[in-house]
Amino acid sequence: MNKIACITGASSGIGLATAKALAAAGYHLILCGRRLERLEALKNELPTDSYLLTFDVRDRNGVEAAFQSLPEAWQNIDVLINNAGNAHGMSAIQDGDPDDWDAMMHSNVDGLLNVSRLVIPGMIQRAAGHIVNLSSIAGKQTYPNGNVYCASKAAVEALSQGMRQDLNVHGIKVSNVAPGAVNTDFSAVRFKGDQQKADAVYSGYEPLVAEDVADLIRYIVTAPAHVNIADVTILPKAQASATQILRKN
Ligand code: 8X3
Repeated sequence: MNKIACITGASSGIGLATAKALAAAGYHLILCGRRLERLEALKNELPTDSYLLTFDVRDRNGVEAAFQSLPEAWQNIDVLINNAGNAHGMSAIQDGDPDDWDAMMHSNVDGLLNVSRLVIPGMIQRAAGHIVNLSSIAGKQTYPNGNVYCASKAAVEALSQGMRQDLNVHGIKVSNVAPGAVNTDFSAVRFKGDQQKADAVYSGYEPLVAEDVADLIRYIVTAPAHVNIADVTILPKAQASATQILRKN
């Protein structure tokens, strides 16, 4: 029987690439996102069955209603990819916009919890499952003006460790994936559509693409049953740390 993987933030970037990689590996997919048209377009492209759930991870009641609406055939989730999340703004702490802070903490931290709490009980019941949390190099090292985004990802790092400790006894694997610079619409969202600023983040070197991270996630979830890839940092070759990227121009 095909395994079921549930991916949040599946309508773009790393989530979308992961959906394609896991479908190619034979997984049936629950695709979660806010934009139904995008999810429908993705569903039509995939070689395996998928089921669409539209919600905003920040909306605890909405998330709950969405998961409660899952037909029985889709309820046994084998793999949860907590991918939804974003950066909003980049400025010194004293200049930060509290609405941006809320958006990051509510999606990157609360959102991960809102979804996980609905999937974990079934995994515990079946004594099996795998949760992959998308963190960031920013969760391991801060950088100037990254403050709250870095804090939200540091929280993801702590939650990955804590979940692994609590769920290990239930036969559930927890993996943490911390990408560096990946050329997606991440920076366009962070800089609120300022494409020039967004492009500058990825210029002068070869950044990762979403497919590079998806390929890693595919390996993590298809590794032999006794293997848990606990924590991986994935960087472009040109990147040495959160603050150090070798640019040719
Ligand atoms: C994305 C990587 O370095 O732009 O999480 O924060 S970084």
